[in-house]
Amino acid sequence: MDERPADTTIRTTCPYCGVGCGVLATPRPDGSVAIAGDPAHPANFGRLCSKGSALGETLGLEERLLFPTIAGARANWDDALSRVAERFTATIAEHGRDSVAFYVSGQLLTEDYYIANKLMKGFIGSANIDTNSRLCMASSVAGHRRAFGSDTVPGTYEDLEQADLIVLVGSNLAWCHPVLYQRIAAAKAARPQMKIVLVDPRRTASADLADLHLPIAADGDTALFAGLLPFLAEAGAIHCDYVARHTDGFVEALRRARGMRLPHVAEATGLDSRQVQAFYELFARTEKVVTVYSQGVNQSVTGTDKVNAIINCHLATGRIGRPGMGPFSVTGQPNAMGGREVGGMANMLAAHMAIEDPAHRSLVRDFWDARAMPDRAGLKAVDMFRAVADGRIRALWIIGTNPVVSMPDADAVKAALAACPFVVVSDVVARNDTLPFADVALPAAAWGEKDGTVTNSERRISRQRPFLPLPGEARPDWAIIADVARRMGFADGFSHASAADVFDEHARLSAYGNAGERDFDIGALAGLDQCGYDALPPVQWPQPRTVTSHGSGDASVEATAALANDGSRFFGDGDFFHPDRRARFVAVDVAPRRRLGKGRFLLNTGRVRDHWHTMTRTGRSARLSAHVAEPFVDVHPADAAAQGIAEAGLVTVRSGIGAAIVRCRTTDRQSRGSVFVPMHWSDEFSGSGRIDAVVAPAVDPVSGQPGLKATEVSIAPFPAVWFGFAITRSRPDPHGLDYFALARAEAGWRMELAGLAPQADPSAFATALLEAPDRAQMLAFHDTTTGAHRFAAFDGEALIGALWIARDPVAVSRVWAAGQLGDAHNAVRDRFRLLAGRGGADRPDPGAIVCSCFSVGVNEIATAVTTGRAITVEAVGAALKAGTNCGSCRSEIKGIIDDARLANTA
Ligand SMILES: Nc1nc2c(c(=O)[nH]1)N[C@H]1C(S)=C(S)[C@@H](COP(=O)(O)OP(=O)(O)OC[C@H]3O[C@@H](n4cnc5c(=O)[nH]c(N)nc54)[C@H](O)[C@@H]3O)O[C@H]1N2
Ligand SMILES: Nc1nc2c(c(=O)[nH]1)N[C@H]1C(S)=C(S)[C@@H](COP(=O)(O)OP(=O)(O)OC[C@H]3O[C@@H](n4cnc5c(=O)[nH]c(N)nc54)[C@H](O)[C@@H]3O)O[C@H]1N2
Ligand code: SF4
Ligand SMILES: [Mo]
Repeated sequence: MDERPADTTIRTTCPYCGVGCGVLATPRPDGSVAIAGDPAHPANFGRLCSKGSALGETLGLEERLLFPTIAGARANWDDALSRVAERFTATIAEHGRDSVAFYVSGQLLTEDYYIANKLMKGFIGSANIDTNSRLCMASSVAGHRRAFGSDTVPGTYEDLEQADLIVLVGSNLAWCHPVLYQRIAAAKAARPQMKIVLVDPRRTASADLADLHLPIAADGDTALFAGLLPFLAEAGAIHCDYVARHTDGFVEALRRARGMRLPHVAEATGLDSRQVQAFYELFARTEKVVTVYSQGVNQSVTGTDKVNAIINCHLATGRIGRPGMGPFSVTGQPNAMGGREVGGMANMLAAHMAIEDPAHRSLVRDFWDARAMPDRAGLKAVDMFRAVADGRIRALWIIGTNPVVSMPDADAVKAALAACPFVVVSDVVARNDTLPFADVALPAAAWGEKDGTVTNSERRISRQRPFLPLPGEARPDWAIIADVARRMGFADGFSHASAADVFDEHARLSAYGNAGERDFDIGALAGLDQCGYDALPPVQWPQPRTVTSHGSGDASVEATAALANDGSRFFGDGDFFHPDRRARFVAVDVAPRRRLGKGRFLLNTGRVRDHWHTMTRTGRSARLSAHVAEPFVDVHPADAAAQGIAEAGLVTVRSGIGAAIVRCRTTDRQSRGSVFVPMHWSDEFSGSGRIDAVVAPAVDPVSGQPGLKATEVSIAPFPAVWFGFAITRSRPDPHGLDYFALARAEAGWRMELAGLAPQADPSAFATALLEAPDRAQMLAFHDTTTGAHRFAAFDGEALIGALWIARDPVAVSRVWAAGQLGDAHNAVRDRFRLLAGRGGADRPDPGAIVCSCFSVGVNEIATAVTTGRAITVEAVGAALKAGTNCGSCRSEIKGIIDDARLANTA
């Protein structure tokens, strides 16, 4: 790949995960866009993962929301904005400031987020603005604030390369932060003495790099890290000087944890005590330790305590803020950090200030010249939707998030939206599960069009720059919100002319009245003009305005000079942000392990490698959809057998609040007693795979973050009497099916289906599903003894679609079949092969796609291994190209090699 940017190449930032990789985007004359990693960006140095590499495939306009709507009908901007402003104003007049709310997103740019927060907290005068970050980062924020006095991530990505021990807690880095994972893999290859411990109930893809995997019982993390503290004390690993000079509360934290001896820890975590001891010894004797954590820690009803139990161990050993050491909460969304910086959550103010602090309130009031300001926290996400449900909130604006899919107790959220007198949704797509509830829908600018900044997990602010024109009538989120603010009578606070203007105000506020009392200070970036803003290189905060003299007039020079400060860490010197500048140990209580009755399971949820959240974007890419094309439940084989569930059968997963139907995958990567379902599937792509309809809305008492990874459920076979698989050129209508899962294929769609009652007339069903016109030629095969029916419809040489039905899950080669859609079919032999559901000997079934860059399937890799053609990841790459581009699949390839070699020796 030529790494020299072309003239038309724009440097921007990936809109997916919090790694925040730099992207080079080059629009081509044919309207497509070439995507490459930016070799100069310090997050990725040119790397991209599978999702980043496929960004070019998600830019099409077919499914975009391109104009405003009111009550579902096309409207002009003027009417739509006036409607929003009038209804919010009227609701406030009649029911008070707290009767309105915004529910926003860590996928907004900092500038969008800043304006939304300013409108709600400074002008409407309520703190009822919360964000999907409540489901994501809230426990880390709360844990940081308890320990450090501020929401500060102390370290940098380089620490991951410099560490001698990395502990991954509840973090599937291989799939969710793939470029960080690759950086760690490269560092470990260069320094094999580097150790990695994975703490996760599942043996995830990240386990392939781990020296030790601790398959911890759900929520055992507090016990694990509480038990580590006395172990460290006895091992002589406490940094007494650091603890004495810079912290408070050590004695109490240690006293509370004293009872956590190895047998107790083993009991509370479900781990073997020798494994626990091995981990403790490794931790005690290794100075350079980074503990990386994400949703296995945060999304828990004890999430904040988990965070503090981890931080306690780093404070006690003084391993924080020095190269290769520290607790490291990796952020999920591209701008989770930016949202925290602007104070976009209901319990924060702005610029890392606290809403409960009168001095902070008066500072912000003064700076904003605010009309009205709340003096207490607003409603956090779960409570916010409860308030919508019971009528306390009567006007709600949802921006950049899809709560009908992603909130726990999602059907209750649906009902709340249906009952809410006024709902506004700003989105980039024309269809998602939340949009049907919008009284007003507003088309937002999407990635590639919008202009602003995001902050990644290591506090690095990067520009997202536009490289495409705004399509249709779409507008940037900040501009839409500012327009509504002006129409609500707040013109003076919202006169910004550009995103650069908004950023400038944000930077100035961070420095306002801040002589080092607050961690977040980017004063050096204030005063950038449009050119300076456009040229802003990726830069890590803090960037206080001390680097060059004040008012030199050339802020861009200052910004560049400020880069010298890059790579700085917090807290190595022991200076924290509590008023006494000392850190706090937090004494945590360990809850006993949850015991479930027979036939009961804990439902764990999370992510797959190639899908992003509710699939509104990655679901548009055939390549990304080929990795996992259907919602599934991973079950330990023994648990599946005990529940009478067959491999590849359908399963009903049911809790006290709802049920989902998903495909069973049995795997010993799953611990017994626990099942895993991905969070991604929505009503748009499946009949009943929306798992948050099953997930209970219990929250952490400190952070308000829901425990999305441990809902008690039952699992049972879904009693389908027929199963089917279809490929279609146009999007099929799944109406009336008992089960379906839809996925994009290269030249159309692929669909799994099933029914509870026999198909009375399979031929009529096939004609309707495949939308075969009268002139179509329908090839059919029926076997009444086995209940098998197969159909293929052709329009001339072109395949319109095909359907396979059977009493058991149909054995069709999915990837091969989906690949047939674009091909010409004139040979009779080809047509019959299609009915048979697999290619001839010359067209073997590639199996499910593992390498999405080169579309290499699991069967191809396994064959290369078993025939001895390739027995290392490198050799598989040389033979098949798999894993040689983005590298996101390398851990899976290693897993396939290990499995195949095991099978060979068995
Ligand atoms: N491919 C992909 N990447 C993404 C995203 C995506 O949608 N798709 N989303 C991004 C976002 S917003 C986020 S927040 C991050 C999330 O990134 P991660 O946190 O890595 O992802 P998850 O899969 O939600 O959960 C991580 C792991 O926590 C484990 N876990 C569950 N319960 C426990 C427990 O009690 N203790 C421990 N120790 N572990 C437990 C689960 O088994 C799971 O493997 O990913 C980001 N990156
Ligand atoms: N059970 C379970 N539930 C979970 C999780 C879990 O692990 N398990 N994880 C939770 C976590 S960590 C997260 S972060 C959430 C994510 O959940 P959501 O935020 O609901 O998921 P997305 O699919 O990212 O939704 C983003 C929406 O914004 C739209 N959009 C994209 N770009 C823009 C833009 O620039 N402007 C506007 N206005 N709209 C835009 C997209 O089309 C999409 O409809 O899910 C949470 N829910
Ligand atoms: S790791 Fe992948 S998804 Fe995350 S920012 Fe980088 S390219 Fe994007
Ligand atoms: Mo997230």
